[in-house]
Amino acid sequence: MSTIDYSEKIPNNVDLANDKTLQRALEHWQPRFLDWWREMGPSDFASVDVYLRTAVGVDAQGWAHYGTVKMPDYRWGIFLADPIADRTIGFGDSFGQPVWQQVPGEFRSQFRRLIVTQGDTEPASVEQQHRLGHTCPSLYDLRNLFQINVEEGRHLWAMVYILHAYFGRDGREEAAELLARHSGDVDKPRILGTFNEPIEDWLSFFCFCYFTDRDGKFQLKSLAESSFDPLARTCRFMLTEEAHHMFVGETGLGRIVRRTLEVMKEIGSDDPGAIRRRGAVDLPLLQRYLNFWFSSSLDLFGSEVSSNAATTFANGIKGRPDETTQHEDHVCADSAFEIEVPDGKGGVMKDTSPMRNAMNEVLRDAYIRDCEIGLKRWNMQIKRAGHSFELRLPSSRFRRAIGAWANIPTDLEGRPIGREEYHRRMAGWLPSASDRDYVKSLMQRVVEPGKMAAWIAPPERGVNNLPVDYEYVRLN
Ligand code: BYC
Ligand code: FE
Ligand code: FE
Repeated sequence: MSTIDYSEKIPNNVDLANDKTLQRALEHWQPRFLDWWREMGPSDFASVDVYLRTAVGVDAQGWAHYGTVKMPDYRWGIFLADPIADRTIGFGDSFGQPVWQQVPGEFRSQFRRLIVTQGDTEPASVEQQHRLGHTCPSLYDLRNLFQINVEEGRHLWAMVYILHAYFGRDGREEAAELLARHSGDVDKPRILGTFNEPIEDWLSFFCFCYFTDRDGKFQLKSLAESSFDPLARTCRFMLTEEAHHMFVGETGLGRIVRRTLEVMKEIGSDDPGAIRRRGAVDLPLLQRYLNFWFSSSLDLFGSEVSSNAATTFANGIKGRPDETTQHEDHVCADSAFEIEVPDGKGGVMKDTSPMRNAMNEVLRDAYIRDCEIGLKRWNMQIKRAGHSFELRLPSSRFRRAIGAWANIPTDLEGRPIGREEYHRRMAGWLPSASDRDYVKSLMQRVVEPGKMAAWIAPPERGVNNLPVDYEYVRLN
């Protein structure tokens, strides 16, 4: 089961050749996907050779196979992790029963909604990053961008396969719609807020990989617990690819911090103006970008208290990350979860919710803890360099657009404040127009092998044991 048949038009490990109807439907969608890629993907780089990782199998040996490819020739396909024998339902009302190989009719629309929402984010991110290649800080980074783009394209394939194979005509229509909505489009935007935010510079890109791909990790881990086994297996394989995206985010931001510290040492100052004159990213500027992308990504978990979340948990549709190893009570029928909500008088109060309804918040809490790890590492770098500045995650109440804190003005610590004060102080909390202009001015492309833009330090090592100065992208 773990080998992927690359002689097929659509590489797959799901025995597609033996289901002619499904094969035909997917072969009909394939040219539309390629048209979308040519139009909305990294289109100006269609003819360049890129050193990319392609899966040739889903096991430890097979999933990381490297070679030089032109992106439109990347072999997007359908790869599911191997089945787990006798797998049983891990949570909810049907705990302990055998998992499902088909979607139970009564849960069809709930499944469809989650799969479409997940699928929508994948091409959205490619669209958001459409033009970034032109301003790459190095060939190494350019290659990483393209690796992420082709893999997000494959994640779209993963969801489209599920829609086509298990949702009949509705599924085919949804698969077409996944190529019809576009990031930031006024008439047909992508479903979730963050995926309509422009990513026009590499600082935003690294923040997106750090914060937003990490939401992907948590959502995919939750869907990997699903009782609908084909969905669980698809998500399990997607997670192996996802790890690289977060790596790019964490190391990208870490390299920016390192470069800034070098500049601070050279000039003997932490004055943002002086740092900017040397073409680096001052730490308060970085903090404002972190504030923006973190708060936006927090909304991707949905409302603190959600009847959707309760239903999908009860029905065994969407679990919690690492359900088996991280939790003892897998049914959560009568436990409660404490949440903090606005008290309606300008303050904060504690409230309790049935545990099942609070699953979005349980997930968001775990996500926030995971986000802290990188900040600890960067703060260690800063401290070791002898500075007292600390990067921090804002409160999860800050600048929310979804849930109990939506449109409640708070400061970075999550203290409710007046609307007027909120707008006045926002300039210090989020990237200002002049911050963005400055960052934009840094985005000059660097394409000499091994060379880096002045605002970012080189990576510690290259890709797949190759040197940092390897020509990861051959531009002509
Ligand atoms: N923006 O009951 P609620 C990734 C909607 S990232 C706009 O609280 P629920 C990736 C919500 O849809 C991972 N709308 O929500 C990363 C609902 O609308 P309807 C993506 C939002 O259902 C980087 C209404 O508000 N994975 O893979 O409990 C690069 C009420 O909400 C937002 C998934 O999303 C928002 N931020 O939870 C590439 C997993 N948030 O239906 C890829 C699948 C909520 O009433 N999705 N709404 O019109 C889900 O699990 C759930 O749909 C959500 C929402 C967690 C998103
Ligand atoms: Fe993805
Ligand atoms: Fe990703």
